[in-house]
Amino acid sequence: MAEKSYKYVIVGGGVAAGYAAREFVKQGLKAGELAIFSAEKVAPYERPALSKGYLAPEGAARLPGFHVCVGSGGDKQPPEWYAEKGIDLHLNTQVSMVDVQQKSLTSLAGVSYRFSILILATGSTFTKLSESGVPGADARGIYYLRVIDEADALVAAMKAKKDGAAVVVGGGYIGMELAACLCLNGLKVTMVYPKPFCMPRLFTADLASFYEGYYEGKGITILKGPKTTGFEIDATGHVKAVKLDDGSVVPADIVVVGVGAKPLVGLLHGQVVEDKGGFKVDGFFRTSAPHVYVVGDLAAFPLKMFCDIRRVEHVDHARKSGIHAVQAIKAAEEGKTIPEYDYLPYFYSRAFELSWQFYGDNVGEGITWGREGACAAKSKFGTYWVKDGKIMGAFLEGGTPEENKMMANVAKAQPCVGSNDELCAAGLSFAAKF
Ligand code: FAD
Ligand code: NAD
Ligand code: ISD
Repeated sequence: MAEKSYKYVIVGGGVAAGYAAREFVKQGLKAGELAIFSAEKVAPYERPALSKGYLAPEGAARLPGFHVCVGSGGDKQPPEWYAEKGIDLHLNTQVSMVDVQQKSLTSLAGVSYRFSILILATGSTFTKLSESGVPGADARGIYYLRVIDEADALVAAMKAKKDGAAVVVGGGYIGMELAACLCLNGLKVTMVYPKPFCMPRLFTADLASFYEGYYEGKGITILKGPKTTGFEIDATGHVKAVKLDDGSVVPADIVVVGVGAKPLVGLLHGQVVEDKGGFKVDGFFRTSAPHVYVVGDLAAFPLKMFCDIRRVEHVDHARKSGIHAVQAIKAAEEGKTIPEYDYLPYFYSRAFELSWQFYGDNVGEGITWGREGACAAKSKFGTYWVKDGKIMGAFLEGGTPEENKMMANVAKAQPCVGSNDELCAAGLSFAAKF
């Protein structure tokens, strides 16, 4: 049988893929022109929900409620949406091989397809502790979280072990969000991470101390410093405790591990230029092969405002990069061009009653304001990062939409500051001027 051929193929069915599909439709797409291949069993959804609303003890978010593009205020795209638009959505279909030169791909089941233009959007997966040889790390009861099946397994485990003990290994995004969910579900939570404070990729020690204090106030025990050296396992092969390098052993009915992400580069490895652990793209998300684009977590793109090449593993960039790549593809077909991607980095998180947003770059000195007196009941404070006398990044906990917009504006404007003391005293009102 002749191989099926598509004008456009997206490999990966996550956030960037879903937003790219919407942009193809917006720009004008004929039935049968676009196919999406996804290893997941469900149509693209807003992944952030998995570590927040999906794990809520009551009124939990469930599909189809959080299919893209609801996370940015757009319409929901359930599987029927793709059918209506003439898009072939190949779910449960892992792509095992892409041949850039031949413009073909093959699924794990051995079916081959051809394409004219490829967008790779396979995102990242989690780093497993078994990769660094931690004994017992593959025991039952040890959970990681990236896709919906893993979230379902965690929901079932939280129900089965209600009132039990949970250990969260890692103090990054997954660690902070999952510790809160486990606690809200009634488990007795211990967090353990090797660094001196949580969220070390973003937070200053001062910022971290607020979140750690807040979590402790919720009854969460935090063990900072020790490394996880192994797991104790019961006779059935289920985890029963976490072993630490300070000699302590922490009992656990459930373990959740969040020790970082790994970009899924396998399909294009060795075929296009790589950078920063992903693939090097230009300001239109085009790789060194002109008919191959890479978006989302995998793209090492020119971050114009910082004159740097970066990869960003956050949802706002996944959405915007998917859209931008499609706009560039469609413009090129008409012999036109669009402005290069000019991104203001934006990350956020929510846990318990807390909610923060960050814009820009966390380089230079972090100047935290409003921190004194900040507590569970009054948690509005922020941090400006200042380098060479200029604002580089802005963080706000507990902001209103208007206040968060001010943070985006000040991070984009990168104004000069007077003294750090003045900045600290001005707090939010400094950003209000931009
Ligand atoms: P993904 O959304 O991960 O999608 C990749 C897709 O490709 C997946 O469906 C995967 O199954 C599929 N795939 C992989 N390999 C293949 C293959 N060989 N063949 C076919 N399909 C394949 N960011 C924030 O800014 N805020 C948040 O609150 C936030 N919360 C998060 C919560 C969780 C639990 C996780 C895991 C991430 C969170 N992020 C958050 C990060 C954000 O979700 C990611 O940066 C974003 O999803 C990346 O989009 P992507 O399209 O590149 O990859
Ligand atoms: P992360 O990089 O944010 O945090 C990893 C944490 O694990 C760090 O605290 C680090 O010190 C710790 N760590 C590293 N090695 C360890 C080890 N051997 N033992 C114990 N701790 C160790 O990564 P993550 O939290 O796993 O998140 C995975 C991916 O999901 C990332 O791409 C992240 O951006 C994304 N994510 C983002 C959000 C958000 O933006 N709100 C939410 C969830 C997930
Ligand atoms: O936490 C989130 C988030 O940022 C999303 O985009 O959940 C999703 C949707 O808002 C869930 O409806």
